Amino acid sequence: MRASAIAQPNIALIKYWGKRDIERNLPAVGSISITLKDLFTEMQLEFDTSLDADSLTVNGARDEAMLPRLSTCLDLVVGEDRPRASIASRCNFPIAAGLASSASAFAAITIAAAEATGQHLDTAALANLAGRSSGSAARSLYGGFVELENREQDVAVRELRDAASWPLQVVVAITETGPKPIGSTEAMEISRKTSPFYSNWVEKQNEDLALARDAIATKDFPKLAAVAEHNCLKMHSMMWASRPPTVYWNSATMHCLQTVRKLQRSGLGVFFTIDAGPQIKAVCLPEHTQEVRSALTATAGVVDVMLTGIGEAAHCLDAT
Ligand code: 2P0
Repeated sequence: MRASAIAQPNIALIKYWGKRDIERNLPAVGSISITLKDLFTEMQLEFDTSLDADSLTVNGARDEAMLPRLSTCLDLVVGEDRPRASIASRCNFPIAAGLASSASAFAAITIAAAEATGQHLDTAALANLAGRSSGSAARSLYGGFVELENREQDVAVRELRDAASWPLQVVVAITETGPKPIGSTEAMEISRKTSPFYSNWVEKQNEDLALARDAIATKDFPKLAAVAEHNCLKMHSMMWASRPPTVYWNSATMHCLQTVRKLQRSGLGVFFTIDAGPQIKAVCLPEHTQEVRSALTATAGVVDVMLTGIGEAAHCLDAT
């Protein structure tokens, strides 16, 4: 009863923010993302009837913070009367810092738990299970450009375009490696309950999804850039206007945004997106990647820069 699985984080170009059903963790809006290639979380999982409690190590060190959510995820996949598990996670990027570490973690653990217990579930079922633990994790079950669509009782996730057919690059400018001040789950609820912009956000999401879907189908970079930046800034405006306000940005986030604007003015194919953290993700045309990377590396307050392409779906590595 052991298995390991690997998943890559994904970044949303059209964002998920807000829930329509908290109990089942169903999102209020659809979303479109790209699955990354070179950032990963690998989960090794072993169920053992001799254990008294679940345990977790992250990159070799014991970790209590994430354990309760992972245990709940195992209960969902295997059932609450399951044997206890030891979980070893390996991750090559900062955790809980707005780089979608929960998406890759829950995608990987869901696959590992199903495989370790001999449940050979299809991707749609795995995506729905992973999404119960973390809404964005459902998207990491697929590679390339991915759309998550709301259905009546669940979500439907599909690949819109594979990575090879439009090999955009992503430069991630890290401006802070510590954990974010407030988790997305809590911040989403504050937005839903208090932001005067929340209902408009939900109402207009289908328009942004349609534009992005079309831009991806036709490989129209300027069109994708315009709608992705608009959707990102709209999400953050909604958070800024909530009570209490949620502000994930720092001064370096703003400096990076100005760098991207300057690159755009000089004719480079690049746009930014920002998630629940202070990092900037600059999506760029392959031929402009090095210039974007150099400019962001030289931007005030940037502590590290990672470069990644668009990657494949999460998958099982081995199971016995
Ligand atoms: C996204 N984010 O679409 C958006 C953009 C952050 C900003 O999905 O409550 O960690 O666990 O379902 O999946 C982060 O949300 O939230 C997220 P839960 P999750 O990527």
